Amino acid sequence: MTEHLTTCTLCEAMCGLVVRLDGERVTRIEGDPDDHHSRGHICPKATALADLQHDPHWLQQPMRRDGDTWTAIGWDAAFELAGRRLGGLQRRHGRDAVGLYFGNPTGHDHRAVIGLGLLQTLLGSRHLYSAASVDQLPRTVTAYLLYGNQARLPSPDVDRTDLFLIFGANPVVSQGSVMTAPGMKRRLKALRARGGRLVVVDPRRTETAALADTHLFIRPGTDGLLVAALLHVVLASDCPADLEPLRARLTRFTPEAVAPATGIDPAAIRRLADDFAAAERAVAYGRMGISVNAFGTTITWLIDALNYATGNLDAVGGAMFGRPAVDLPTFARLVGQAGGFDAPTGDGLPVFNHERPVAGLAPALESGELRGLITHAGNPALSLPGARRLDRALAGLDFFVAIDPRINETTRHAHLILPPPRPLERDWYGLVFNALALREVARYNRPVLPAPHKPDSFAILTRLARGIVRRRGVAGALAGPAVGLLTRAVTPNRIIDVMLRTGPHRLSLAKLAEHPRGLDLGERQPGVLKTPPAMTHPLLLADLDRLADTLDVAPPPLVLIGRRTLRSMNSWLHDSPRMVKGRPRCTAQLHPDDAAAHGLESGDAAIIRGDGGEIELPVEVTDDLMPGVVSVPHGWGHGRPGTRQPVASAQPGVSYNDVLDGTVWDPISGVSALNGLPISLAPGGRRPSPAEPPRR
Ligand SMILES: Nc1nc2c(c(=O)[nH]1)N[C@H]1C(S)=C(S)[C@@H](COP(=O)(O)OP(=O)(O)OC[C@H]3O[C@@H](n4cnc5c(=O)[nH]c(N)nc54)[C@H](O)[C@@H]3O)O[C@H]1N2
Ligand SMILES: Nc1nc2c(c(=O)[nH]1)N[C@H]1C(S)=C(S)[C@@H](COP(=O)(O)OP(=O)(O)OC[C@H]3O[C@@H](n4cnc5c(=O)[nH]c(N)nc54)[C@H](O)[C@@H]3O)O[C@H]1N2
Ligand code: SF4
Ligand SMILES: [Mo]
Repeated sequence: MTEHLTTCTLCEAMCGLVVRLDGERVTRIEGDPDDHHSRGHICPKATALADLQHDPHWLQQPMRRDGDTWTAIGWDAAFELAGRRLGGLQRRHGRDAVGLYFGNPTGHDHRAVIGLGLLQTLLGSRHLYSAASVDQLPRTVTAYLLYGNQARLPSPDVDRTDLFLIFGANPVVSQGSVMTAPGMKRRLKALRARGGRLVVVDPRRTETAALADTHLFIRPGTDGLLVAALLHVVLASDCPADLEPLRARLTRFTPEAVAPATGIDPAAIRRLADDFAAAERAVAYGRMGISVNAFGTTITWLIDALNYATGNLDAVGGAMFGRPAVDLPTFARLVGQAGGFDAPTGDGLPVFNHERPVAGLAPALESGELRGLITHAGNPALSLPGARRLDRALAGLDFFVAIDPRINETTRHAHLILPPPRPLERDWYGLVFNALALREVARYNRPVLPAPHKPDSFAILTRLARGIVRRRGVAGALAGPAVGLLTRAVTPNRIIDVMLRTGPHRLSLAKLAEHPRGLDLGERQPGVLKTPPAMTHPLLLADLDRLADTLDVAPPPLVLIGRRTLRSMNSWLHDSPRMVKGRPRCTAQLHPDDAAAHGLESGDAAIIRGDGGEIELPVEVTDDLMPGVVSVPHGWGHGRPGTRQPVASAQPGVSYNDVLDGTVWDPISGVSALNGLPISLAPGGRRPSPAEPPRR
């Protein structure tokens, strides 16, 4: 029996774990009470790491598909095949004929982050996509516009604030996002115990809202109006000179004017604005509920502006910036990822940081512009809006390589799957999430169960890149060996080591390896911004006209919003028995008035129809939802044929993203709108029709 300290890599919180092994068998996973960062906290997902370690369906070798038949092949043969087919496509049809999509788990694997940068450069294709454009893209675009670097991300100083104002986030369940702070429930209780206040704005009375002093129900998609009204009140009494252009543009957004659209009483808006301005330390924060929205960037900016206007940006107890051991903004600048807009796509979608929004992916596949695809740690067939259309389009690819452990809804369309090592088989540096920790930390762990016979993510990505380059033509064939030398000399850990040594805390990887609990580098400090933020960026100011146009629009009678549950991780933990036990969680929650109006009761089946198609699922009637709003979790829909996830397929649920058509987006960032889109509701009970989305 041995005991190993490590870090959970499943979400942003980075909880410290004690993993017990009997030989190579994981017998127990617990929170580490002596971990200075997480202090013993874990969530139910941590134990899934044991299931993943012993899951017979986590592929151990590359798999090649011929029709419906999968065959295991060797790594050399796999890279040879991928290079020949994808390199051939680029040789014949140009670099842009092969695209790349990477998904959420990428950010939890430093070797993959660095390997992808290289693959992206060598691939040289404009068809680069990621889950950012269904997630935090408005946050990074706003950081670029205001602070000059997309990696300069503010997080709420939860532990030192007096008033925490949350828009559209549920950190008690999600464990926090763009704020790495395990044990949010404890932190929120501590905030209230020290006399502070928690205010949550959400169309659902969430697990986080249940802990709040004040919960305001808001009509989905209207937070821009609410924050504009809060700023209207705040700036009317005290306006910093550089916010004058903003104040002048906010005259239309009075609390009274936004009340009908938001559904929030004007007196409550004025009270909240006054409280926020009066608090010694206050911080406003928003996540998915305000991000994946047609106004995602403008709302994110207004939230930052509210913090700034009240002296709470880059200040203790407000929205603070980190000084991480590997300085992420510097790293981003060095690798050409500090942000910036390229010319928009033919569809008018913005292209930020060389990346196209996923709203353009289905059209690019359908038009034949994209003939080859590489996915890394992504499940677009469930996770992206317009999922049915994407699912069909993926089936038409000439050659598709998925770097993924499983045969799932997306990778069943691949011609070749290259599996990464399992989480406990890798070393890990928290490149992204160390930088977002509310207290400065640096964590590095060696593998709990080394797997020297398996290529790591960096090796997979760079060998794939090399194979493609070599097969692309004469120049590529000549460059191939040089790329090989480069990737052997410049390894991810060497890069991180140099960044650590030259970073603000002068550390090294060897030093961190001696401290499996990581190092506590102290509290975040104010005054990180060296130049004043561009708080009244013209692109953002101009968007207030579009926002004002929504003041008098009648809201749709019924809209759909998303929900996260404790034992899910987007679409990919449902094959772990521990994660799916208990009653089904893929349900439609709705208000009693809406249930009655549609003749529905708890337990009935309902059909939800939107522009992308329809789904049928059980109803839960609850007054946790505001009237006119239906809440459904995403990441389900495991009933598609041809996958190898027996546990998930036994309790498949249905896919939220089958309801959406993926054609509504924020014009500034290109992020897709996922919440607040109109739906209709009907009693189910019959077999749902195939409900093919309209062809465009
Ligand atoms: N309607 C709706 N849609 C949403 C959201 C929502 O709130 N509502 N949320 C969005 C958000 S925030 C996100 S981040 C996206 C996520 O969307 P994606 O990132 O596209 O998909 P995931 O569901 O996270 O699936 C992860 C995939 O990575 C594989 N995988 C797991 N671990 C590893 C690994 O270590 N290496 C590799 N190579 N592969 C691995 C899994 O098998 C799976 O195929 O979904 C988005 N979609
Ligand atoms: N257990 C679990 N944890 C996770 C994940 C998971 O799938 N499961 N996913 C991880 C990922 S990839 C991410 S990005 C984070 C996301 O982290 P969070 O953003 O904290 O999580 P969500 O549950 O998506 O919270 C969004 C909230 O917005 C509300 N909402 C919807 N529309 C609106 C609106 O228009 N206005 C307002 N004000 N609120 C609205 C929803 O009711 C919901 O409560 O969670 C991460 N953690
Ligand atoms: S909150 Fe849960 S999933 Fe996230 S790091 Fe901690 S144990 Fe892992
Ligand atoms: Mo996400």
